[in-house]
Amino acid sequence: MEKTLIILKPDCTQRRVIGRIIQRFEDKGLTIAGMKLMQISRELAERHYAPHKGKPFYPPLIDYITSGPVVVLALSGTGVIDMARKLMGATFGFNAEPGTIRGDFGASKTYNLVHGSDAPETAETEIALYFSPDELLDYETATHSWTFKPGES
Ligand code: 3AN
Repeated sequence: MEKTLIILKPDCTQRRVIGRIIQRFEDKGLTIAGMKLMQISRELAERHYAPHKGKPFYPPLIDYITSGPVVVLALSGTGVIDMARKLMGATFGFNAEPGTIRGDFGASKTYNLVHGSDAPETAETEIALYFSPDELLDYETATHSWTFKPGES
């Protein structure tokens, strides 16, 4: 089953909106395969954001993501990577569409509330950074077959 890594960044925790944002992913029908509250170390942040090293926003991005507790989630579902990114909205809150997480909760460039993997290869690498295999569960919720029609293309 396709999986994606979601991080509810330190502003989510500080603004006490973790529950409301997880609700959006649950409402869509995406399944929580793994979830934990943690503080990201600088070493882990640098590994995660290695592709952005050298960009002007890289040092403040590392400071931000390591600045307080975060909730990391592995979500599963058919098409979950694209669906989660659509739910998140455009990168910066001030131009994200209303109805999206960033559009409804965010107004900042730096404090953009959520991270979501952007492709299957990055999802696999990122999930392995945050979860060991025994922290990920494969299961189907009771509503699954009424959310995803079997055999639908
Ligand atoms: P997205 O999260 O929408 O995939 P990316 O991959 O372009 O965005 O950038 C990764 C992260 O880097 C963003 N989520 C955001 O936190 C941060 N970022 C990107 N561009 C900027 C910028 N110009 N100023 C501040 N932070 C930025």
